[in-house]
Amino acid sequence: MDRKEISRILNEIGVMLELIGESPFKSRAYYNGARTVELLKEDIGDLVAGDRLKDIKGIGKALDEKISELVKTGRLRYYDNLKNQIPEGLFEILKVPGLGPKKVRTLYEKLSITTLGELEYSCIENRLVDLPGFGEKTQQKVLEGIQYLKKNRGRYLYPEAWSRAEELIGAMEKEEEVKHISAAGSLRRKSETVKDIDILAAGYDAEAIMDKFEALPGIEKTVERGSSKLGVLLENGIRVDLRVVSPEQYPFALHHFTGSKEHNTAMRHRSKGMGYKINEYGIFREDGDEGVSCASEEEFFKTLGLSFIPPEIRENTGEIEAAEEGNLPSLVEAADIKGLFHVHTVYSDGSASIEDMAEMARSLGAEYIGISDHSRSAYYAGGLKEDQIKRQREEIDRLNGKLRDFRIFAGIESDILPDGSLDYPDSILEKFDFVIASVHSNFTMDRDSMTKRLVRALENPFVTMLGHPTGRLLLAREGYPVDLESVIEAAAEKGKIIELNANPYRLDLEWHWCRRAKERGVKISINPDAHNLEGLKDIIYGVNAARKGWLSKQDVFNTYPLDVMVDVLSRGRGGE
Ligand code: DGT
Ligand code: CA
Ligand code: ZN
Repeated sequence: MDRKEISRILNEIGVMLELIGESPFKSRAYYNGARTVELLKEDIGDLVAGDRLKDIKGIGKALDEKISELVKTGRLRYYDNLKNQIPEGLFEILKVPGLGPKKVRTLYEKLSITTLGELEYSCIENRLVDLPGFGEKTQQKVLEGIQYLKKNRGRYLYPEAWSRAEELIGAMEKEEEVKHISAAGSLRRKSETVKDIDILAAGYDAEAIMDKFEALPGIEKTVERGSSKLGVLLENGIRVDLRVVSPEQYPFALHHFTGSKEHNTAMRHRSKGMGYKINEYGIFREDGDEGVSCASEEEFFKTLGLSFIPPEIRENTGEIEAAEEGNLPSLVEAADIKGLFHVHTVYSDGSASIEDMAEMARSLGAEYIGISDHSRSAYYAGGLKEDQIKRQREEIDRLNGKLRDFRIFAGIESDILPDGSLDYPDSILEKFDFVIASVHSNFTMDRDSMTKRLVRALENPFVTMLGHPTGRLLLAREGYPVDLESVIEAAAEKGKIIELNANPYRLDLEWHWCRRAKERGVKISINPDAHNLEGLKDIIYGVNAARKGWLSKQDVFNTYPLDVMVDVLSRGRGGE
């Protein structure tokens, strides 16, 4: 059992202790323990084997015993017992934005609420307003939170679905019956979240292909099987729909099952105007049912007088018109990214050193990295005090002295305080190579105040870019209310960059708005917001989102090669 999993279990114990009304000190010990374990530098198995866990600050006797049991047996009786005492539904209620364990306990104790449905009903019946710690406003927020959860129920983050789809497709590609195979649906369009995995295969023996698919590892059960369609469930609950067509039908079926539905509808309409009928089987002349053969999706578009439309932008937001006029943008690619900004290290809440992050970035093909740990107000994330900023700078200078053809930029992710000012005085801010300004606290402001807060931050001459502009967390919480039109306008006026946070939970700025920023001439920086080495690879999800937002290489800030970036950052703050 690894660090992460143990940390998750300790955290959950903390939550459960709060739920059953144990003393707050007890749960805090578990939360702290979880954090300590997560940040451990040494292998936890070694620590347990050498009986050295208890020497670590923050791990007392009780925690030592529990962690040891987990490491040695892979289970924890204490955890299982707690879990058995608590109604299942309370864990779902905990996912409602704004409801922590303490409030959930109140709901359970005072109103006997144990399911999301009961909670929704109680809100509608106005029963939350008089509860201690609640009120009219909280009740309204809870209701909105439930609606948000319901809307997103049964959806998955892109990476979770994509990693499974890649494995399945990779395994099927080896089968000789399979002539072509590809992801389709929202997964191929690189949507931020997906309902299911759509896969399209081509071959002449559909039964054999479906038999082999059913036998792949990780497939829990078949829920539907027809002559050319198979529906299965994976062990993690995701549904996979496999469709099998003949190689001749493949280009048409690939287009059809990639969608989106809205794009397909517009394409059908357009074809009709040209005297064609299109569906998953082919392109047919309206008079006479004669088919037109196409060897590829490119040919399919060509036959209809269009240049190839990349799957990411098939959302019926003007792509067909642009393809007709030959005006499609050439979309940014992963290889265009030359450096990575927004990187955390052990100085704040990251788990790797500056040097290790730099080496990893370099191995991923970057020419530079922009280190930006948290600022002092973010005390919960180990925000940097002045002396730490100084020490970090010295370390970066030392590393830059020995690195060849690679550069570490020294930055900060400064909190934007409620009034829109930043976390340090100008005398400190001016020393950084770049400054990312982000909101991390006081989310519950009205739209107007929040907009003013962000605009004021963008007016600060030392700010290079705005970090995760809405604070949304996919499948977990909606962003704070803010007028993005005004924020983009302010960025355009002041020559500031806006971040597209590439963390697959965020993808913030959202892609529709990226497109808007591009129209206004605002550059987007695709940033990993990495807290560990693996996190640097999240950049690809940002590239996916940027492509959905029609961004080209020249719209993306961190496509500048190193020499240009040095120049741009030294000429003031990021603007041109
Ligand atoms: P999702 O699954 O909600 O993340 O989004 P999609 O786009 O993958 O939707 P899905 O799985 O229901 O269908 C996959 C594709 O199949 C869809 O993008 C277009 C095509 N398709 C499915 N149903 C229809 C339909 O009723 N009309 C049209 N024109 N196309 C459809
Ligand atoms: Ca789908
Ligand atoms: Zn942040």
